[in-house]
Amino acid sequence: MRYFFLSVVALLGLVAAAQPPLKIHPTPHELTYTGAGWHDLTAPLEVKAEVADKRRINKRQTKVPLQRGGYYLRITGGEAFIVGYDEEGRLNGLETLRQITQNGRACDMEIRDWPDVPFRGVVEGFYGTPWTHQARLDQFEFYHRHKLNVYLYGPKDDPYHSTPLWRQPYPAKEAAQLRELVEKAKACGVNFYWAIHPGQDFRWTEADRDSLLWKFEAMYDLGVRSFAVFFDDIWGEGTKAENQAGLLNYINEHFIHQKPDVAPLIMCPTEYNRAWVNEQKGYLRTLGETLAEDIEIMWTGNTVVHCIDRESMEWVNERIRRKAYIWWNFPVTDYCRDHLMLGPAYGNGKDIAPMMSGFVSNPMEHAEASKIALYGIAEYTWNMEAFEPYTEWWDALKELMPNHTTALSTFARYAQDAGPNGHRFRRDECETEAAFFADKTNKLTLADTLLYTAQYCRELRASVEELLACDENPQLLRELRPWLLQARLLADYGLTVCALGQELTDREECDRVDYFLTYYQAARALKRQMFDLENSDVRHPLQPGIKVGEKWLLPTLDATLASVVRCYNSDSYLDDLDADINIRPFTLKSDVPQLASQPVAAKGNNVEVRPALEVVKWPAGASLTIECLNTVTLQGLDFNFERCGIASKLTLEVRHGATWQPVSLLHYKADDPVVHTGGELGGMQADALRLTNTSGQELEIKLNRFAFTTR
Ligand code: 14T
Repeated sequence: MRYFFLSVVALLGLVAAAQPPLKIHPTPHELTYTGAGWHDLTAPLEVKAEVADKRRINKRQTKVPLQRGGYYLRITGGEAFIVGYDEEGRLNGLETLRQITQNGRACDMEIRDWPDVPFRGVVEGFYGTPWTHQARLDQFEFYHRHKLNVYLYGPKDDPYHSTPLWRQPYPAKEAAQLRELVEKAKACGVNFYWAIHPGQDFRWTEADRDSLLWKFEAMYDLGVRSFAVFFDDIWGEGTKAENQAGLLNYINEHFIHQKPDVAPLIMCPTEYNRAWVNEQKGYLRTLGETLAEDIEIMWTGNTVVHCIDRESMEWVNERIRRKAYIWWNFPVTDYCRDHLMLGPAYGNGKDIAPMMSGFVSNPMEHAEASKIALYGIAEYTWNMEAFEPYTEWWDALKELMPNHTTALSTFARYAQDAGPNGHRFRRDECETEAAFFADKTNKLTLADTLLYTAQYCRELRASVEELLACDENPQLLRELRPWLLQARLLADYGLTVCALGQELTDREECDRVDYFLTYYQAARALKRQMFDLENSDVRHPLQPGIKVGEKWLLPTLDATLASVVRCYNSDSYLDDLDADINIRPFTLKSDVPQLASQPVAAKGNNVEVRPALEVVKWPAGASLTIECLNTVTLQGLDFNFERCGIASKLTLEVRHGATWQPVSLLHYKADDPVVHTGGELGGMQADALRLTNTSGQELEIKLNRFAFTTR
């Protein structure tokens, strides 16, 4: 009897395996199975796909949802019947049918489906290297498969989109490519919006107004049928609401409405997020009142980079007197270019679909890797209630790398967060592991921590090796490569830290010394390699580096190493080892007691000693020395100790090799405490810099600033 049950269960399992559950992305709103089950398609389905006649929806068409992009799909036997509410709906229905039948099977069913948000897609609106032509063509196919219907072209670093060349036509090659993009987008059911960003040098004159219209006409001739004007990230003249509204209304009337086939105009306001709104100025309310009602207004949320919720939608909609068109600054990384954002698209409210007119995501400059987030965004905007960020995330990874999904997911879990950043937008990293480690009730001993950590690092290491060696999705691997190499070093560092710790926990005192030092040196060497890799591939001076696991794994490993080393050091007959082995390009040393542990931060070419709040007593003859890990070429140096005339009491010297060379110090003005150097500093090579109190007396200073730049 028991045997019988087991075989039935096994049989059912087999059937289930042979017939994977149907997954349609994005998830349809209403799906009913009407037949007996799945069957192989011996011949292609006979497909009839039509668009509803909106004046008189006929009897066969009554089940079509009356919404933009909506469709009705029915499969019965060898036939499929699709009615789209409009052409877009018909295309959406055909895509659903393609997904259902892609494995050569079919099943009788009925689907009623429509998008929650009418306009969904992408705004290529980031700073940095714009996507390549090829990448864009490929994106449109992806959008088609995910029922995304909008692509806004607005790369900040295209000079013909923004200052200085927005008034000029595209050169022949770029023009031809744009024409091709427009065509491809159309074939994929994607509205190609071409955006202009004229605000930085726009003059409110007829001449500039006509330049803008002329450029739109030129773009129309290239096939563009959807237009946008961006007034973001500008200052001065261009930011006035009345003028912006006047210009846009004019364009709306004399261009958009004049053409029979042009989509409603979209604008991005200057105050595009709540943190930047000056209520007194009334910028948004002026737009809301003055701007023609068919012009869409974009909005990024409570801050530049922020998730969207009901309250924030209510706030903006009331002011702009229409439904905001959401510009979500995720997964864009132009403010944290040393990171990747490969995590799920979680965080937005699931009850706000009726409050927005559109939702577009600003992606990373890594086009292929951005698809991970876009996959989730496609689901979110189509069917908010069904949206499960982690499920969608997994499915996205599977679509990108069907044969290496697990490896990719392991790596991606360490490459999701933005790191500390000006926008204060953070994401999870390995949320379950991090929570487990943080939960003190688990009472993890050092041995437990080492065991778990080693396991995570082995897993990460193995995944990285698998990805580096695989030949699936080469484009994705090209984009990820610097971070994969960094993750490999990170995993090795972790394994070394664990080995180091095990030396201490596993062994008897007498034989632990040899290997401990070996592993300690290896850990240092790995840190050094991580540092070198970061500095070998600097894509932006303000956000140099290649960071993975920076939020949880790396700090955890550093803390483990520190506690292991402290434990080792506590055996007094052994050497005292540094518990902090991070490599710092610049280190501060000082015999001024209050300055001795002041941190120095290097950001790009800028090196700055962290300001100190209290008054510093600087003994006669004492110095502040900054040592450089590698020789640098100096560019400029200045400091502000809040003391006028202090230049003559201090001596600055620069060391290269063995010799110290003095550099002159000057004030700009007698009543200005800022001190700068003489012109001889620019171009000097330096291994160290030293500032000494040569006044013969103790000085009292305030360290407001001490900074220098390198070339
Ligand atoms: F138009 C906007 F909605 C917008 O977000 N503009 C930019 C965008 O191009 C960029 O990709 C994004 C993320 O960095 O943020 C906006 O750019 C900024 C934001 C700032 F807070 C540029 C400078 C800032 F100080």
